[in-house]
Amino acid sequence: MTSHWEDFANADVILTCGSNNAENHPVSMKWVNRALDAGAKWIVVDPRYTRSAALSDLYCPIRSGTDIAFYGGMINYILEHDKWQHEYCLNYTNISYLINPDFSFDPTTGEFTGWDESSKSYVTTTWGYQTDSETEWDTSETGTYSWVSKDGVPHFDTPTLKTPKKDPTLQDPNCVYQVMKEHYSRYTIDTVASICGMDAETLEQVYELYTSTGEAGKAGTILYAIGQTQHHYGANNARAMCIVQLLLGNIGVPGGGLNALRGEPNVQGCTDMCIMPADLPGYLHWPDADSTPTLADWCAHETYSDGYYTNKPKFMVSFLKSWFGENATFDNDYGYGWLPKVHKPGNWTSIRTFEHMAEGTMKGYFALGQNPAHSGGNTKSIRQSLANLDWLVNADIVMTETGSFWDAPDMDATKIGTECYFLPVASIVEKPGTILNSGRLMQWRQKAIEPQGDTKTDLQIMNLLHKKMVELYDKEGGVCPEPITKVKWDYETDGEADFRKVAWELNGYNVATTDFDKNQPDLLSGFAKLAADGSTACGIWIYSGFYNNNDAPLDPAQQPVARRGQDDPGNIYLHPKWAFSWPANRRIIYNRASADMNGQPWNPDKVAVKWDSASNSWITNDVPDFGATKTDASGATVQVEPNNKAFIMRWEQNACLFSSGMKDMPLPEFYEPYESPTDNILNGRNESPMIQFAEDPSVKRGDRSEYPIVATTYSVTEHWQTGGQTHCCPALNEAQPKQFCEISEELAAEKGIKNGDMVRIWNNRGDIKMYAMVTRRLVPLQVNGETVHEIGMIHHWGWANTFTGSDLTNDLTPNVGDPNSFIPEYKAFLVNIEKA
Ligand SMILES: Nc1nc2c(c(=O)[nH]1)N[C@H]1C(S)=C(S)[C@@H](COP(=O)(O)OP(=O)(O)OC[C@H]3O[C@@H](n4cnc5c(=O)[nH]c(N)nc54)[C@H](O)[C@@H]3O)O[C@H]1N2
Ligand SMILES: Nc1nc2c(c(=O)[nH]1)N[C@H]1C(S)=C(S)[C@@H](COP(=O)(O)OP(=O)(O)OC[C@H]3O[C@@H](n4cnc5c(=O)[nH]c(N)nc54)[C@H](O)[C@@H]3O)O[C@H]1N2
Ligand SMILES: [Mo]
Repeated sequence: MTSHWEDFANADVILTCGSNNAENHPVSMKWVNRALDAGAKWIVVDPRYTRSAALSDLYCPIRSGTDIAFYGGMINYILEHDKWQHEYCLNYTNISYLINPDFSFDPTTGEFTGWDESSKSYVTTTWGYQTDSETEWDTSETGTYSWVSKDGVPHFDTPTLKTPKKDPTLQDPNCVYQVMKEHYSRYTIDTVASICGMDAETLEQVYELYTSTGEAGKAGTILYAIGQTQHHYGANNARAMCIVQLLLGNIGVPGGGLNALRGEPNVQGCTDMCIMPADLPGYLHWPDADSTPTLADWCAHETYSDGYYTNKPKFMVSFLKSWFGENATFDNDYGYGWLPKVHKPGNWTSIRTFEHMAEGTMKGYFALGQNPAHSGGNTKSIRQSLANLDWLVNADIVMTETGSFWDAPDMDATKIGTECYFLPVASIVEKPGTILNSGRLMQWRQKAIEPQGDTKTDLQIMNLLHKKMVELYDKEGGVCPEPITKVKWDYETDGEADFRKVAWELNGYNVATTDFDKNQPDLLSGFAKLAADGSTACGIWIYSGFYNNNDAPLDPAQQPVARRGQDDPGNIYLHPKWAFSWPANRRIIYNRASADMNGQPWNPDKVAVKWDSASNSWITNDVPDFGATKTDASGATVQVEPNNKAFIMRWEQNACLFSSGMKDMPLPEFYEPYESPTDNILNGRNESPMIQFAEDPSVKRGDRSEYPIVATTYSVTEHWQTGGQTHCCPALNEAQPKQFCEISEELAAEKGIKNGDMVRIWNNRGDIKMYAMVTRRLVPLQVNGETVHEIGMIHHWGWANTFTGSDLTNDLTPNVGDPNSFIPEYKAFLVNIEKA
């Protein structure tokens, strides 16, 4: 989220698209309702008339997988009807920047310039800006970047700032405005309505209402989740929403933002802490075998030429000091060589993991708090892959489909050689620690009861494993032991793993004045204190400041991560003393953009930050996300007058409507889902050229002639994902007892299916049974001149659920993914259905 949950209450228009927030995020409704009470309007766009749709002002059905067409149409509508926020876009975005004149898009092939068929990827050189001037870093003693020349800082080639050429009149055919205008001119209301299966009039109403927030002083927020992300172009669904929100001037303002309603507790924390194979903690890039084999390469390659990411070497060296402790020195590149180097990160994603097992290159698997034999795409092939392992460890609070894959109805345990271990784990109420919600809010939770029976906490398990591995390496030696044996690992108090010491490590500390064993940390106040010379250590720079009270390092209740009060400066639900939101306890990211070029808030009633010309200083209800102050030559802190640097995490310090940062497209372009009921009428490609993993034989693509029905999957309030935590609750099983599939009355009539019948649903990957729920919540859609039926399946049930076992929905979903996020396409694929 760029804002936070409570901020929804500040919105004038709320668009829920690709989430069912009333169902899956019930607490969101507290803030949505406050907005509605204050007169806001709520739009829901979903293939089904959901529990959210039922409460909204305007509902529009959409065929699964067509969101980029929907947003492309909205971008076209904004530009055609001049709904964009001019002052915001001209100053805070790259709308006036000039793109390389060689850049183009060819609608006949569906390709942008730079497509390389042999590597099936883009060479993105034509996706850059034209350069106006170049500036070298000043690393002299009095220069801005004097820290680079200090002792202990790794030597690296500093970047050159290439200031882009701009045309503020927006007439140049290569400026972002003109490029965008041309690109989206194909996305007319009729074309979009035809692709998405929408009624053109309703679609236009949605566009009209939502784009009313382009007026300065009005705020619109988009609530989305996995209805948008779980597509092989899911990351560009998010980009499309960013473009809409930037054009309308909605990013950084109270009541605005692009708000991913995140799922698992603690999925925000997991993402921050490098669940993605291309990331280190805090979104630093993992060392890459080709581009960044040494620390000098990493610093040269990753450090931005301007903006806040000029500081990246400080975050990286502090991370290495945290990871390798006293073993990390200037002379050994702070242990950088011991970090594994990734080669093609996609190779190490969840989908590829199971292909490695099938290919016999991966022999062992540790499933800690996840159940991929239920939750992964194409679970039938996952079961078969697991059977190819030498060993499997499952650490969970209950027995799952992963732990008992050999027991699935279609598996023969006598023919499986995998040795399986089960480690019983303490549940959330049996251990303390932090948890992060979607609004980046970190909160400390206490242990309610002691771990029951033989269970251990995840930290205890990791601690014991680490000790055992080091012991074995010391005793037996081995190939390349340093990445394990050189790690700093001192998180015990009185022989027991201690969460508070992990918190010190994450927050960061001064190395020379800290002693973990003596319980004497010298905690850093925040990431502004990090240095690149080895004097500071910090496990994850973005969290720095959440646990920084040196007077009570052993008491989480006296740390910023604790709830310290309910103050609400500005009366806009900021609540800065209610726990800690990264970065730096900032609630609304990019909040500089909430005010005009003179620092005056677009909406005078909702002030996040404001330049006060009487006192020549900033009023900061929220922690400013820009250079509000600086240190002058005498060392004093002085105020910085308003400027256009509203997006300091970009080197341009402006937001990107056009971006060279994505693997598959610089402007979101519509492609059909991998398995689609129709042809792409917007360009000459059906699926995106950069779809991932489609080549694997297990994918077994289905064709619309055999499988004409679109299927999607989703969750209900009464259960949680693969059900480990909810299927053991009798009351929840009573409320939602069985796996079911929603089908429209029209499709039911066509197939002779009655409400409550058992139906068979199948495609090339799987063949499953469940109950039919015949409903008016789904309607047949008119897509490109033909009737298309869509069905919806819940995915919470599997054979391991003791009380309410059922077939697995994911036996049908395709294991193809997005080239940026590698997420599987769970939300749109093809099936056939009949009465069982
Ligand atoms: N009670 C409960 N709460 C949960 C969960 C749970 O299992 N149970 N899961 C948690 C987790 S891990 C997550 S990630 C979140 C997920 O939160 P949500 O994204 O809200 O969850 P879903 O129900 O999977 O999907 C949302 C909606 O997307 C719609 N949809 C399907 N395909 C498309 C499409 O192509 N475009 C659009 N616009 N919409 C589409 C579906 O019909 C569905 O209504 O919820 C979290 N909250
Ligand atoms: N078809 C389809 N498939 C989907 C989705 C979909 O919408 N459609 N949604 C996807 C999404 S968004 C997600 S997030 C994934 C979820 O996929 P998983 O993460 O595999 O699903 P969960 O059921 O949340 O599994 C978590 C496991 O952790 C265990 N657990 C709970 N607390 C603890 C703990 O403290 N420690 C340990 N070690 N274990 C614990 C639970 O018992 C459970 O078995 O599923 C994905 N799969
Ligand atoms: Mo999720």
